[in-house]
Amino acid sequence: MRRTAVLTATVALALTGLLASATPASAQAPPESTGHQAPVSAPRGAPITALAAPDVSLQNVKAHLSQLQSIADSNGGTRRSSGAGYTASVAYVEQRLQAAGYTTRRVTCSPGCSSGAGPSLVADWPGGDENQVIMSGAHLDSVSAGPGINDNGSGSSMLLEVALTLAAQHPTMAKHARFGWWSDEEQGLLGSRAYVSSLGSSDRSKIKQYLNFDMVGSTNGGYFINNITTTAAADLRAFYTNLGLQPEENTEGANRSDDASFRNAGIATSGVAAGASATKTSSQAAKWGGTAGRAYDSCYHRSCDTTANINDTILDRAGDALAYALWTQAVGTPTGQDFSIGASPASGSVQAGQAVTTTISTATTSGAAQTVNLTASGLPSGATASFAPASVTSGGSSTLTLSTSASTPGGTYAVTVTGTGETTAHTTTWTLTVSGTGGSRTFTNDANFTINDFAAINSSVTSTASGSAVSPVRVSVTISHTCAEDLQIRLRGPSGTYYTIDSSGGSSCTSYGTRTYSVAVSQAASGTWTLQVTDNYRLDTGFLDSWSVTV
Ligand code: DTR
Ligand code: ZN
Ligand code: ZN
Repeated sequence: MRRTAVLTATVALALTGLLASATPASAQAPPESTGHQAPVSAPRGAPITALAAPDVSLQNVKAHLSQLQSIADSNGGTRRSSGAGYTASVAYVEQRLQAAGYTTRRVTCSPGCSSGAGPSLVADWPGGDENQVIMSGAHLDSVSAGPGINDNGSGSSMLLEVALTLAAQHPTMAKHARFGWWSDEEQGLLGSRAYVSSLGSSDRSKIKQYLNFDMVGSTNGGYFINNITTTAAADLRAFYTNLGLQPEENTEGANRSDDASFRNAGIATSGVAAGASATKTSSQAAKWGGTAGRAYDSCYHRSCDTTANINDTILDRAGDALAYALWTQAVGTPTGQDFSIGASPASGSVQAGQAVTTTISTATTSGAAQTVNLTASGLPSGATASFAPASVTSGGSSTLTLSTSASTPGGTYAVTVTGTGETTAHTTTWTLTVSGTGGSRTFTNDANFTINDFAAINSSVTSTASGSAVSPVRVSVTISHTCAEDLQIRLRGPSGTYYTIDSSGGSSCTSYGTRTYSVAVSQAASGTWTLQVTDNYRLDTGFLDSWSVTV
Protein backbone atom coordinates (compact mmCIF):
# COMPACT_ATOMS: atom_id res chain seq x y z
CA MET A 1 0.00 0.00 0.00
CA ARG A 2 1.31 3.44 -0.84
CA ARG A 3 0.38 6.69 0.75
CA THR A 4 1.31 10.01 -0.65
CA ALA A 5 -0.73 12.42 1.44
CA VAL A 6 1.12 15.25 3.08
CA LEU A 7 0.83 14.89 6.82
CA THR A 8 1.01 17.66 9.32
CA ALA A 9 3.53 17.07 12.06
CA THR A 10 0.79 16.85 14.68
CA VAL A 11 -1.15 14.13 12.90
CA ALA A 12 2.02 12.26 12.09
CA LEU A 13 3.29 12.32 15.65
CA ALA A 14 -0.06 11.16 17.01
CA LEU A 15 -0.06 8.32 14.51
CA THR A 16 3.49 7.39 15.33
CA GLY A 17 2.78 7.16 19.03
CA LEU A 18 -0.26 4.99 18.40
CA LEU A 19 1.64 2.62 16.15
CA ALA A 20 4.61 2.31 18.41
CA SER A 21 2.41 0.96 21.18
CA ALA A 22 0.26 -1.13 18.83
CA THR A 23 3.14 -2.91 17.13
CA PRO A 24 4.23 -6.13 18.85
CA ALA A 25 7.91 -5.98 19.67
CA SER A 26 8.48 -9.39 18.20
CA ALA A 27 10.53 -10.34 15.21
CA GLN A 28 8.25 -13.28 14.65
CA ALA A 29 5.05 -11.25 14.26
CA PRO A 30 3.19 -12.06 11.04
CA PRO A 31 3.89 -9.64 8.21
CA GLU A 32 0.39 -8.20 8.20
CA SER A 33 0.76 -6.77 11.69
CA THR A 34 3.73 -4.75 10.52
CA GLY A 35 1.74 -2.73 8.03
CA HIS A 36 2.24 0.74 9.31
CA GLN A 37 2.36 4.38 8.52
CA ALA A 38 5.99 5.43 8.51
CA PRO A 39 6.66 7.85 11.32
CA VAL A 40 7.03 11.38 10.14
CA SER A 41 9.04 13.83 12.15
CA ALA A 42 9.77 17.46 11.43
CA PRO A 43 12.15 17.58 8.47
CA ARG A 44 15.79 18.15 9.38
CA GLY A 45 16.66 20.16 6.31
CA ALA A 46 14.80 23.35 5.53
CA PRO A 47 14.26 22.54 1.84
CA ILE A 48 12.14 19.46 2.44
CA THR A 49 8.42 19.24 3.04
CA ALA A 50 7.31 16.26 5.13
CA LEU A 51 5.75 13.63 2.93
CA ALA A 52 4.52 10.25 3.98
CA ALA A 53 6.98 7.52 3.10
CA PRO A 54 5.46 4.58 1.25
CA ASP A 55 5.05 1.08 2.60
CA VAL A 56 7.43 -1.02 0.50
CA SER A 57 5.77 -4.22 -0.67
CA LEU A 58 7.20 -7.28 1.12
CA GLN A 59 5.54 -9.48 -1.47
CA ASN A 60 7.45 -7.74 -4.27
CA VAL A 61 10.72 -7.96 -2.33
CA LYS A 62 10.15 -11.69 -1.96
CA ALA A 63 9.40 -12.04 -5.66
CA HIS A 64 12.84 -10.56 -6.39
CA LEU A 65 14.34 -13.02 -3.90
CA SER A 66 12.70 -15.93 -5.75
CA GLN A 67 14.20 -14.69 -8.99
CA LEU A 68 17.65 -14.60 -7.42
CA GLN A 69 17.12 -18.11 -6.07
CA SER A 70 16.18 -19.38 -9.56
CA ILE A 71 19.22 -17.68 -11.02
CA ALA A 72 21.43 -19.46 -8.48
CA ASP A 73 19.65 -22.77 -9.11
CA SER A 74 20.41 -22.61 -12.81
CA ASN A 75 24.04 -21.58 -12.25
CA GLY A 76 25.45 -24.23 -9.95
CA GLY A 77 23.74 -22.99 -6.80
CA THR A 78 25.76 -19.79 -6.42
CA ARG A 79 25.82 -16.16 -7.44
CA ARG A 80 29.51 -15.60 -6.68
CA SER A 81 30.94 -12.50 -8.35
CA SER A 82 33.01 -14.37 -10.93
CA GLY A 83 30.22 -16.66 -12.11
CA ALA A 84 27.29 -16.62 -14.50
CA GLY A 85 24.86 -16.51 -11.54
CA TYR A 86 26.21 -13.09 -10.69
CA THR A 87 25.96 -11.62 -14.18
CA ALA A 88 22.43 -12.99 -14.47
CA SER A 89 21.61 -11.24 -11.16
CA VAL A 90 22.96 -7.97 -12.56
CA ALA A 91 20.90 -8.40 -15.72
CA TYR A 92 17.73 -9.01 -13.68
CA VAL A 93 18.12 -5.94 -11.48
CA GLU A 94 19.23 -3.82 -14.42
CA GLN A 95 16.26 -4.82 -16.56
CA ARG A 96 13.76 -4.01 -13.80
CA LEU A 97 15.35 -0.62 -13.15
CA GLN A 98 15.50 0.34 -16.81
CA ALA A 99 11.87 -0.57 -17.31
CA ALA A 100 11.01 1.78 -14.43
CA GLY A 101 12.89 4.73 -15.92
CA TYR A 102 16.24 4.54 -14.18
CA THR A 103 19.52 5.53 -15.77
CA THR A 104 21.74 2.54 -15.13
CA ARG A 105 25.44 2.03 -15.49
CA ARG A 106 27.54 -1.12 -15.24
CA VAL A 107 30.68 -0.20 -13.32
CA THR A 108 33.61 -2.44 -14.14
CA CYS A 109 34.95 -4.15 -11.05
CA SER A 110 38.56 -3.05 -11.39
CA PRO A 111 41.23 -2.37 -10.47
CA GLY A 112 41.75 -4.56 -7.45
CA CYS A 113 38.81 -6.94 -7.91
CA SER A 114 39.08 -10.70 -7.99
CA SER A 115 39.71 -12.39 -11.29
CA GLY A 116 36.61 -12.56 -13.50
CA ALA A 117 34.41 -10.49 -11.17
CA GLY A 118 31.35 -9.08 -12.97
CA PRO A 119 30.40 -5.41 -12.88
CA SER A 120 28.64 -3.49 -10.15
CA LEU A 121 25.42 -1.75 -11.14
CA VAL A 122 24.66 1.91 -10.36
CA ALA A 123 21.26 3.46 -10.98
CA ASP A 124 20.27 7.11 -10.89
CA TRP A 125 16.73 8.34 -10.50
CA PRO A 126 16.47 11.51 -12.61
CA GLY A 127 15.76 14.69 -10.69
CA GLY A 128 16.71 16.41 -7.45
CA ASP A 129 19.77 18.50 -6.79
CA GLU A 130 22.65 16.72 -8.56
CA ASN A 131 25.06 18.31 -6.12
CA GLN A 132 23.41 16.50 -3.22
CA VAL A 133 23.35 12.78 -3.90
CA ILE A 134 21.66 10.48 -1.39
CA MET A 135 22.96 7.00 -2.06
CA SER A 136 22.00 3.52 -0.87
CA GLY A 137 23.55 0.20 -1.77
CA ALA A 138 23.73 -3.53 -1.26
CA HIS A 139 26.11 -6.20 -2.49
CA LEU A 140 24.63 -8.44 -5.15
CA ASP A 141 27.22 -11.23 -5.08
CA SER A 142 27.08 -14.34 -2.90
CA VAL A 143 29.81 -16.64 -1.65
CA SER A 144 30.60 -19.73 -3.73
CA ALA A 145 29.01 -22.03 -1.15
CA GLY A 146 25.43 -20.99 -1.76
CA PRO A 147 22.79 -18.84 -3.43
CA GLY A 148 23.19 -16.01 -0.89
CA ILE A 149 19.53 -15.24 -0.37
CA ASN A 150 19.88 -13.55 3.01
CA ASP A 151 23.51 -12.59 2.23
CA ASN A 152 22.75 -10.56 0.28
CA GLY A 153 19.73 -11.24 -1.88
CA SER A 154 17.82 -9.64 1.00
CA GLY A 155 19.54 -6.25 0.80
CA SER A 156 19.66 -6.37 -3.02
CA SER A 157 15.96 -7.21 -3.42
CA MET A 158 14.82 -4.75 -0.80
CA LEU A 159 16.91 -2.01 -2.41
CA LEU A 160 15.48 -2.84 -5.83
CA GLU A 161 11.92 -2.65 -4.53
CA VAL A 162 12.56 0.70 -2.81
CA ALA A 163 13.96 2.02 -6.09
CA LEU A 164 10.94 0.72 -8.03
CA THR A 165 8.58 2.24 -5.45
CA LEU A 166 10.29 5.60 -5.88
CA ALA A 167 9.86 5.34 -9.64
CA ALA A 168 6.21 4.34 -9.31
CA GLN A 169 5.49 7.31 -7.05
CA HIS A 170 7.76 9.72 -8.94
CA PRO A 171 7.56 12.36 -6.20
CA THR A 172 9.23 15.75 -6.58
CA MET A 173 12.84 15.28 -5.53
CA ALA A 174 14.74 17.79 -3.42
CA LYS A 175 17.96 15.78 -3.61
CA HIS A 176 19.22 13.25 -6.12
CA ALA A 177 18.72 9.54 -5.38
CA ARG A 178 21.27 6.92 -6.48
CA PHE A 179 21.39 3.19 -5.83
CA GLY A 180 24.28 0.73 -6.10
CA TRP A 181 24.45 -3.07 -6.35
CA TRP A 182 28.02 -4.12 -5.64
CA SER A 183 30.12 -6.87 -7.08
CA ASP A 184 32.83 -8.79 -5.24
CA GLU A 185 31.85 -7.78 -1.70
CA GLU A 186 32.48 -11.30 -0.48
CA GLN A 187 36.08 -11.10 -1.68
CA GLY A 188 36.80 -7.98 0.39
CA LEU A 189 34.36 -5.14 -0.40
CA LEU A 190 36.06 -4.83 -3.78
CA GLY A 191 33.27 -3.68 -6.13
CA SER A 192 32.23 -0.76 -3.95
CA ARG A 193 35.86 0.20 -3.45
CA ALA A 194 36.43 0.23 -7.22
CA TYR A 195 33.33 2.40 -7.70
CA VAL A 196 34.32 4.94 -5.06
CA SER A 197 37.85 5.20 -6.35
CA SER A 198 36.59 5.63 -9.92
CA LEU A 199 34.88 8.87 -8.89
CA GLY A 200 36.66 12.19 -9.21
CA SER A 201 36.87 14.18 -6.00
CA SER A 202 34.07 16.47 -7.09
CA ASP A 203 31.65 13.59 -7.81
CA ARG A 204 32.69 11.96 -4.57
CA SER A 205 31.96 15.10 -2.59
CA LYS A 206 28.47 15.29 -4.08
CA ILE A 207 27.54 12.05 -2.28
CA LYS A 208 26.18 13.40 0.97
CA GLN A 209 25.22 10.06 2.49
CA TYR A 210 25.53 6.33 1.83
CA LEU A 211 23.24 3.75 3.47
CA ASN A 212 24.17 0.05 3.26
CA PHE A 213 21.94 -3.02 3.40
CA ASP A 214 23.65 -6.36 3.96
CA MET A 215 21.81 -9.34 5.47
CA VAL A 216 18.53 -7.69 6.32
CA GLY A 217 16.37 -10.82 6.67
CA SER A 218 18.30 -13.09 9.08
CA THR A 219 15.95 -15.78 10.42
CA ASN A 220 16.93 -15.28 14.06
CA GLY A 221 17.96 -11.67 13.44
CA GLY A 222 17.76 -8.35 15.16
CA TYR A 223 17.72 -4.66 14.37
CA PHE A 224 21.25 -3.40 13.91
CA ILE A 225 22.22 0.01 12.56
CA ASN A 226 25.71 1.00 11.44
CA ASN A 227 27.15 4.05 13.22
CA ILE A 228 23.87 4.36 15.07
CA THR A 229 24.72 7.60 16.88
CA THR A 230 25.61 9.55 13.74
CA THR A 231 23.51 11.95 11.67
CA ALA A 232 23.56 9.54 8.72
CA ALA A 233 21.82 6.95 10.93
CA ALA A 234 19.23 9.33 12.40
CA ASP A 235 16.30 8.50 10.15
CA LEU A 236 16.84 4.73 10.24
CA ARG A 237 17.17 4.89 13.98
CA ALA A 238 14.04 7.03 14.34
CA PHE A 239 12.11 4.56 12.21
CA TYR A 240 12.98 1.52 14.36
CA THR A 241 12.72 3.45 17.59
CA ASN A 242 9.24 4.61 16.66
CA LEU A 243 8.29 0.96 16.24
CA GLY A 244 9.57 0.33 19.77
CA LEU A 245 12.36 -1.92 18.49
CA GLN A 246 15.35 -0.47 20.38
CA PRO A 247 17.91 -0.89 17.58
CA GLU A 248 21.56 -1.52 18.47
CA GLU A 249 24.90 -0.70 16.92
CA ASN A 250 25.96 -3.19 14.22
CA THR A 251 29.18 -4.19 15.95
CA GLU A 252 29.33 -7.63 14.33
CA GLY A 253 29.25 -6.18 10.82
CA ALA A 254 31.47 -3.15 11.48
CA ASN A 255 33.85 -2.56 8.55
CA ARG A 256 32.70 -5.82 6.98
CA SER A 257 30.45 -4.44 4.26
CA ASP A 258 30.42 -1.87 1.48
CA ASP A 259 29.69 1.16 3.64
CA ALA A 260 33.35 0.94 4.68
CA SER A 261 34.41 1.80 1.10
CA PHE A 262 32.41 5.01 1.29
CA ARG A 263 33.38 5.84 4.87
CA ASN A 264 37.05 5.44 3.94
CA ALA A 265 36.50 8.12 1.30
CA GLY A 266 35.10 10.51 3.90
CA ILE A 267 31.40 9.98 3.10
CA ALA A 268 28.85 9.81 5.94
CA THR A 269 27.50 6.27 6.15
CA SER A 270 25.01 4.13 7.96
CA GLY A 271 22.87 1.12 7.11
CA VAL A 272 20.85 -1.75 8.46
CA ALA A 273 21.68 -5.40 9.17
CA ALA A 274 19.92 -8.24 10.94
CA GLY A 275 23.06 -10.13 11.89
CA ALA A 276 25.28 -12.96 10.64
CA SER A 277 26.98 -15.76 12.55
CA ALA A 278 27.14 -14.10 15.97
CA THR A 279 24.85 -15.33 18.74
CA LYS A 280 21.65 -13.65 19.84
CA THR A 281 21.76 -12.65 23.50
CA SER A 282 18.92 -13.21 25.91
CA SER A 283 18.23 -9.50 26.22
CA GLN A 284 18.02 -9.25 22.44
CA ALA A 285 15.64 -12.22 22.34
CA ALA A 286 13.58 -10.50 25.03
CA LYS A 287 13.13 -7.33 23.07
CA TRP A 288 13.14 -8.69 19.50
CA GLY A 289 11.87 -12.24 19.85
CA GLY A 290 13.74 -15.22 18.37
CA THR A 291 16.04 -17.64 20.13
CA ALA A 292 18.80 -16.62 22.51
CA GLY A 293 22.03 -18.59 22.24
CA ARG A 294 21.64 -19.20 18.51
CA ALA A 295 23.22 -17.46 15.54
CA TYR A 296 21.26 -14.63 13.91
CA ASP A 297 21.72 -16.51 10.64
CA SER A 298 22.69 -20.14 11.08
CA CYS A 299 23.00 -20.52 7.28
CA TYR A 300 25.52 -17.68 6.98
CA HIS A 301 27.78 -18.40 3.98
CA ARG A 302 26.28 -21.87 3.58
CA SER A 303 24.33 -23.67 0.90
CA CYS A 304 21.20 -23.44 3.09
CA ASP A 305 21.07 -19.64 2.60
CA THR A 306 17.99 -20.08 0.37
CA THR A 307 14.56 -18.45 0.19
CA ALA A 308 13.70 -20.53 3.28
CA ASN A 309 16.37 -18.61 5.19
CA ILE A 310 14.46 -15.34 5.49
CA ASN A 311 12.59 -13.63 8.30
CA ASP A 312 9.76 -11.77 6.57
CA THR A 313 9.09 -9.27 9.35
CA ILE A 314 12.68 -8.16 9.66
CA LEU A 315 13.04 -7.96 5.89
CA ASP A 316 9.83 -5.95 5.54
CA ARG A 317 10.91 -3.43 8.13
CA ALA A 318 14.31 -2.90 6.52
CA GLY A 319 12.67 -1.83 3.27
CA ASP A 320 10.27 0.46 5.05
CA ALA A 321 13.14 1.93 7.06
CA LEU A 322 15.08 2.78 3.92
CA ALA A 323 11.97 4.25 2.33
CA TYR A 324 11.46 6.42 5.39
CA ALA A 325 15.07 7.61 5.37
CA LEU A 326 15.10 8.22 1.64
CA TRP A 327 11.81 10.06 1.55
CA THR A 328 12.83 12.18 4.53
CA GLN A 329 16.22 12.97 3.04
CA ALA A 330 15.58 13.36 -0.65
CA VAL A 331 11.90 13.64 -1.44
CA GLY A 332 10.09 16.93 -1.17
CA THR A 333 9.64 20.32 -2.60
CA PRO A 334 12.65 22.56 -2.45
CA THR A 335 11.74 25.79 -0.69
CA GLY A 336 13.13 27.74 -3.62
CA GLN A 337 15.37 29.67 -1.24
CA ASP A 338 18.49 30.81 -3.05
CA PHE A 339 21.08 33.58 -3.06
CA SER A 340 23.88 34.95 -5.21
CA ILE A 341 27.34 36.18 -4.31
CA GLY A 342 29.82 38.53 -5.98
CA ALA A 343 33.07 40.43 -5.36
CA SER A 344 33.49 44.13 -6.10
CA PRO A 345 36.04 44.92 -7.34
CA ALA A 346 36.40 41.46 -8.88
CA SER A 347 40.16 41.86 -9.21
CA GLY A 348 42.88 43.63 -7.32
CA SER A 349 46.62 43.94 -6.94
CA VAL A 350 48.84 44.12 -3.93
CA GLN A 351 52.52 44.41 -3.11
CA ALA A 352 53.91 41.43 -1.22
CA GLY A 353 53.72 42.30 2.47
CA GLN A 354 50.67 44.54 2.08
CA ALA A 355 46.91 43.99 2.47
CA VAL A 356 44.11 44.50 -0.01
CA THR A 357 40.32 44.45 0.36
CA THR A 358 37.26 43.79 -1.71
CA THR A 359 33.56 43.84 -0.87
CA ILE A 360 31.69 40.56 -0.99
CA SER A 361 28.03 41.21 -1.56
CA THR A 362 25.16 38.77 -1.50
CA ALA A 363 21.58 38.98 -2.73
CA THR A 364 18.49 36.89 -2.06
CA THR A 365 17.50 35.57 -5.48
CA SER A 366 14.44 33.59 -4.42
CA GLY A 367 12.43 32.77 -1.32
CA ALA A 368 13.33 34.04 2.11
CA ALA A 369 16.74 35.43 3.07
CA GLN A 370 19.18 32.95 4.60
CA THR A 371 22.36 33.01 6.63
CA VAL A 372 25.47 32.79 4.48
CA ASN A 373 28.84 31.85 5.99
CA LEU A 374 31.86 33.15 4.08
CA THR A 375 35.19 31.40 3.49
CA ALA A 376 38.07 31.89 1.06
CA SER A 377 40.37 29.35 -0.61
CA GLY A 378 43.13 29.43 -3.22
CA LEU A 379 45.15 32.02 -1.29
CA PRO A 380 48.78 32.70 -2.19
CA SER A 381 51.23 31.18 0.28
CA GLY A 382 51.91 33.33 3.31
CA ALA A 383 48.59 35.14 2.87
CA THR A 384 45.52 35.11 5.13
CA ALA A 385 41.94 36.14 4.49
CA SER A 386 39.41 37.56 6.93
CA PHE A 387 35.79 38.57 6.53
CA ALA A 388 34.10 41.32 8.49
CA PRO A 389 31.52 40.07 9.27
CA ALA A 390 32.20 36.34 8.80
CA SER A 391 28.58 35.61 7.98
CA VAL A 392 25.80 37.71 6.52
CA THR A 393 22.09 37.42 5.94
CA SER A 394 21.63 37.18 2.16
CA GLY A 395 21.24 40.71 0.90
CA GLY A 396 24.11 41.85 3.13
CA SER A 397 27.77 42.40 2.37
CA SER A 398 31.12 41.80 4.04
CA THR A 399 34.61 43.21 3.65
CA LEU A 400 37.21 40.64 2.65
CA THR A 401 40.73 41.61 3.65
CA LEU A 402 43.61 39.63 2.24
CA SER A 403 46.92 40.17 4.01
CA THR A 404 50.05 39.00 2.23
CA SER A 405 53.49 38.57 3.75
CA ALA A 406 56.88 39.62 2.40
CA SER A 407 57.47 36.01 1.39
CA THR A 408 54.28 35.79 -0.68
CA PRO A 409 55.44 34.96 -4.21
CA GLY A 410 54.51 37.30 -7.00
CA GLY A 411 51.87 36.15 -9.43
CA THR A 412 48.22 36.14 -10.26
CA TYR A 413 45.90 34.11 -8.06
CA ALA A 414 42.24 33.13 -8.34
CA VAL A 415 40.85 33.41 -4.82
CA THR A 416 37.61 31.46 -4.48
CA VAL A 417 35.12 32.96 -2.07
CA THR A 418 32.48 30.47 -0.96
CA GLY A 419 29.18 31.49 0.59
CA THR A 420 27.61 28.52 2.38
CA GLY A 421 23.93 29.14 2.89
CA GLU A 422 21.30 27.06 4.64
CA THR A 423 19.98 25.51 1.44
CA THR A 424 22.95 25.68 -0.94
CA ALA A 425 26.42 27.12 -1.48
CA HIS A 426 27.72 29.49 -4.17
CA THR A 427 31.17 30.78 -5.06
CA THR A 428 32.69 33.83 -6.70
CA THR A 429 36.27 34.46 -7.85
CA TRP A 430 38.48 37.35 -6.83
CA THR A 431 41.52 37.67 -9.09
CA LEU A 432 44.49 38.93 -7.18
CA THR A 433 47.86 40.00 -8.56
CA VAL A 434 50.72 40.03 -6.08
CA SER A 435 53.69 42.01 -7.25
CA GLY A 436 56.70 43.96 -6.20
CA THR A 437 59.73 43.87 -4.06
CA GLY A 438 60.12 40.40 -2.73
CA GLY A 439 58.18 38.98 -5.64
CA SER A 440 60.23 39.20 -8.79
CA ARG A 441 63.69 37.86 -9.55
CA THR A 442 66.13 38.47 -12.40
CA PHE A 443 67.96 35.75 -14.32
CA THR A 444 70.90 36.60 -16.59
CA ASN A 445 72.87 34.78 -19.30
CA ASP A 446 75.99 36.70 -20.28
CA ALA A 447 77.54 34.10 -22.56
CA ASN A 448 78.37 35.56 -25.99
CA PHE A 449 76.63 34.23 -29.10
CA THR A 450 77.81 35.19 -32.59
CA ILE A 451 75.02 36.50 -34.77
CA ASN A 452 75.50 35.51 -38.43
CA ASP A 453 73.38 36.61 -41.40
CA PHE A 454 70.20 34.56 -41.91
CA ALA A 455 70.77 32.56 -38.74
CA ALA A 456 69.17 32.36 -35.35
CA ILE A 457 70.83 32.00 -31.96
CA ASN A 458 69.15 30.93 -28.72
CA SER A 459 70.35 31.90 -25.26
CA SER A 460 68.57 30.44 -22.25
CA VAL A 461 68.28 31.07 -18.53
CA THR A 462 66.80 28.77 -15.92
CA SER A 463 64.39 30.55 -13.61
CA THR A 464 63.90 29.16 -10.12
CA ALA A 465 61.30 31.80 -9.21
CA SER A 466 58.03 30.39 -7.89
CA GLY A 467 54.42 31.12 -8.74
CA SER A 468 53.23 32.91 -11.83
CA ALA A 469 55.58 35.25 -13.69
CA VAL A 470 54.78 38.84 -12.71
CA SER A 471 53.41 40.29 -15.93
CA PRO A 472 54.74 42.25 -17.74
CA VAL A 473 58.11 40.53 -17.40
CA ARG A 474 61.08 42.82 -18.07
CA VAL A 475 63.73 41.80 -20.57
CA SER A 476 67.04 43.60 -20.95
CA VAL A 477 69.24 42.77 -23.97
CA THR A 478 72.80 43.90 -24.82
CA ILE A 479 73.91 43.22 -28.40
CA SER A 480 76.92 44.41 -30.29
CA HIS A 481 75.55 44.81 -33.83
CA THR A 482 75.75 47.68 -36.31
CA CYS A 483 72.25 47.22 -37.70
CA ALA A 484 69.55 46.60 -35.05
CA GLU A 485 67.02 46.67 -37.92
CA ASP A 486 68.39 43.33 -39.17
CA LEU A 487 67.29 41.60 -35.98
CA GLN A 488 64.11 39.86 -34.97
CA ILE A 489 64.05 39.10 -31.24
CA ARG A 490 61.70 36.68 -29.57
CA LEU A 491 61.25 35.54 -25.97
CA ARG A 492 60.19 31.97 -25.25
CA GLY A 493 58.56 31.30 -21.88
CA PRO A 494 58.69 28.03 -19.88
CA SER A 495 55.35 26.98 -21.37
CA GLY A 496 56.83 27.10 -24.90
CA THR A 497 54.95 30.24 -25.97
CA TYR A 498 56.97 32.69 -28.09
CA TYR A 499 56.56 36.46 -27.72
CA THR A 500 58.00 38.67 -30.45
CA ILE A 501 59.61 41.56 -28.61
CA ASP A 502 61.42 43.26 -31.49
CA SER A 503 60.73 42.92 -35.24
CA SER A 504 63.28 43.31 -37.98
CA GLY A 505 62.92 45.83 -40.82
CA GLY A 506 63.50 49.52 -41.39
CA SER A 507 65.09 51.84 -43.96
CA SER A 508 68.36 52.65 -42.20
CA CYS A 509 70.64 51.00 -39.64
CA THR A 510 71.14 51.95 -36.02
CA SER A 511 73.55 50.38 -33.59
CA TYR A 512 71.75 48.06 -31.09
CA GLY A 513 73.47 48.67 -27.72
CA THR A 514 71.29 47.81 -24.69
CA ARG A 515 67.55 47.80 -24.99
CA THR A 516 64.77 46.86 -22.52
CA TYR A 517 61.33 45.42 -23.16
CA SER A 518 58.15 44.87 -21.14
CA VAL A 519 56.45 41.67 -22.22
CA ALA A 520 52.92 40.77 -21.19
CA VAL A 521 52.91 37.05 -20.35
CA SER A 522 50.65 34.60 -18.64
CA GLN A 523 52.62 31.66 -17.34
CA ALA A 524 54.66 30.18 -14.57
CA ALA A 525 57.83 32.01 -13.54
CA SER A 526 59.93 28.88 -13.13
CA GLY A 527 61.62 26.99 -15.96
CA THR A 528 63.57 27.85 -19.07
CA TRP A 529 63.28 31.33 -20.60
CA THR A 530 64.98 31.66 -23.96
CA LEU A 531 65.96 34.73 -25.98
CA GLN A 532 66.06 34.02 -29.69
CA VAL A 533 67.82 36.48 -32.02
CA THR A 534 67.50 36.06 -35.80
CA ASP A 535 69.45 38.14 -38.33
CA ASN A 536 67.09 38.46 -41.30
CA TYR A 537 69.28 40.59 -43.59
CA ARG A 538 72.68 40.50 -45.36
CA LEU A 539 75.83 42.38 -44.43
CA ASP A 540 75.97 43.54 -40.80
CA THR A 541 76.76 40.88 -38.13
CA GLY A 542 77.60 41.00 -34.44
CA PHE A 543 77.08 39.10 -31.18
CA LEU A 544 74.70 38.81 -28.27
CA ASP A 545 76.63 40.04 -25.28
CA SER A 546 74.17 39.30 -22.48
CA TRP A 547 70.48 39.37 -21.62
CA SER A 548 68.30 39.05 -18.54
CA VAL A 549 64.68 38.45 -17.72
CA THR A 550 62.89 39.64 -14.57
CA VAL A 551 59.92 37.38 -13.75
N1 DTR B 1 29.62 -8.26 4.67
C1 DTR B 1 29.05 -9.42 5.33
C2 DTR B 1 29.78 -9.64 6.55
C3 DTR B 1 29.07 -9.50 7.81
C4 DTR B 1 29.51 -10.11 8.87
N2 DTR B 1 28.71 -9.82 9.94
C5 DTR B 1 27.73 -9.06 9.53
C6 DTR B 1 26.69 -8.54 10.25
C7 DTR B 1 25.80 -7.78 9.62
C8 DTR B 1 25.95 -7.51 8.27
C9 DTR B 1 26.99 -8.03 7.56
C10 DTR B 1 27.90 -8.82 8.19
C11 DTR B 1 29.09 -10.52 4.37
O1 DTR B 1 28.73 -10.26 3.27
O2 DTR B 1 29.47 -11.65 4.65
ZN1 ZN C 1 27.00 -9.69 2.95
ZN1 ZN D 1 28.81 -12.66 3.13
